[in-house]
Amino acid sequence: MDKIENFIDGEFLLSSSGQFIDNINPATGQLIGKITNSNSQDIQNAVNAANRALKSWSSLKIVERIAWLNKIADALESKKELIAQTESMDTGKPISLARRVDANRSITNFRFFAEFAAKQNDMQFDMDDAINYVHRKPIGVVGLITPWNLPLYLLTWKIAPALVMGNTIVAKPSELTPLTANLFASILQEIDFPKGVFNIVHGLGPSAGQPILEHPEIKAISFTGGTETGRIVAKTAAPLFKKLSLELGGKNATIILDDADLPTAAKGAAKAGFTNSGQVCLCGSRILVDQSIAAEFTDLLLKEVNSIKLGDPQNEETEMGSVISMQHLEKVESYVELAKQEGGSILTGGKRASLTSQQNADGAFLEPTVIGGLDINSRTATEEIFGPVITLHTFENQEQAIEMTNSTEYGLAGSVWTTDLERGRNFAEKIETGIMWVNTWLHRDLRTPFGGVKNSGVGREGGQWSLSFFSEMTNICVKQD
Ligand code: TXE
Repeated sequence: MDKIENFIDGEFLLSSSGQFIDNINPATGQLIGKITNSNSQDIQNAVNAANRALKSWSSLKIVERIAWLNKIADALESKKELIAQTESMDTGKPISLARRVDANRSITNFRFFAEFAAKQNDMQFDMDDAINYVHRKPIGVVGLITPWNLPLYLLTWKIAPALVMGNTIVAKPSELTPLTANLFASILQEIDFPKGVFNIVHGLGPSAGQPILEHPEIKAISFTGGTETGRIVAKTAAPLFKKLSLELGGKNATIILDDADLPTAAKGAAKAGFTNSGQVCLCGSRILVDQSIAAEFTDLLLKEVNSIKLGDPQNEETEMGSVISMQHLEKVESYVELAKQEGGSILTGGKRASLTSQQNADGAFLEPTVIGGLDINSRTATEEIFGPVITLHTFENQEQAIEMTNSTEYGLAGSVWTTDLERGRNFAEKIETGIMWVNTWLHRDLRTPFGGVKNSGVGREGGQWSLSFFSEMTNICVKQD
């Protein structure tokens, strides 16, 4: 049985707690490892290592740190298939998705920030009698806390800009999905990455995450996860004046206007709803459709949803795997029950999937589910389910569609489907979210700002926003003779 150890000062070691958490493959229900559950002493050890490494790492020239990012990307590239297989086993996501999205993007995150950082110039503001030079300095030791839905993808999205700006890191991956972070640490060891610059502490939120938030020498926290946990992060870190980036939950809408190309929109809506079993914070879990085209669109949508190949994540053909855990499956199922109580009707799905493959008999699989007939303000339509369940609603006109889209505490993302691109763009401007897509979904340019409004988060990641978050800007004003 594999033991997942912390990675501190370039070495793998168990927590002094002596406690372990079971690591389960959610597609099989099998125990695949034991994770060390860290405590505040482990976090202290990791902070000490990160502090010791800070001087030499932050003194490197930026081109030297960029070279390290490229070296890490090369090393990840050489282990791409292993990363995908490991991520699929840990999360229950299809191997094809793990290759296309998780493994690819983890590599791209390093390549992108290497290239992007190389193009940055220091800002300068000239006065009649002085010149202001703006510098970005490292913050110091930073804390990265990440969730289970896109484990290595989201962790590397934070690691790459934090490293390139000269910081050292204490990271805590989700206790549900520690394997690729562990693999990443072993890759760093193989390439002789400087010790102590990157450290991992594994474990539960309250025992291993909370001490990161509370530690006075960790100067910034970048967190991706649930909105409720985000509140705890903000409440703990704010009085210590830490820099905070919070990427939280969503209840995103997919809006189908009356002039949409319906087959394309139905494909897009199904993809937005069920990618990664609906466990992407950007997933479109509410579909709003103009009532004049609702019947035709619903038929097309249900055909798309019913054609999704649900099955063994190891099978190359599989398009949708399990959800993250049996406990999460039960939570998602409770929303299907709630929907029925709230007057909704199950248009397709709603049941546990019975797979023919023997090894998946105890897996956490739910059929992709579409629910109609619910009020837009019902609990099912307003609370984040984070599973393969979407609700379908109709609207009478565009104004009502905007009102319905905005009638949620969240504001992360959304997509609108129309053949009139200008109409789509105008519509998108009226939506209270961080990102809107017109006739597409999850189409990402890593230079753009990424993040939520309302209860979906604070701050932006991506391109210059990530570089700014992971640095302190200072101004030096030099008086000219
Ligand atoms: O997230 P958590 P979970 C949403 C989604 C999901 C819900 C809960 O709705 O159902 O969040 O998922 C660490 N101090 N999203 O339980 O609990 C925790 O160990 C410090 C949306 O995974 O927020 C993990 O590493 N850290 C999201 C990380 O926080 C703490 C993706 C996230 O865990 C902590 C995933 C504490 N007190 C879930 N408590 C998105 N927007 O992408 C927990 N953690």
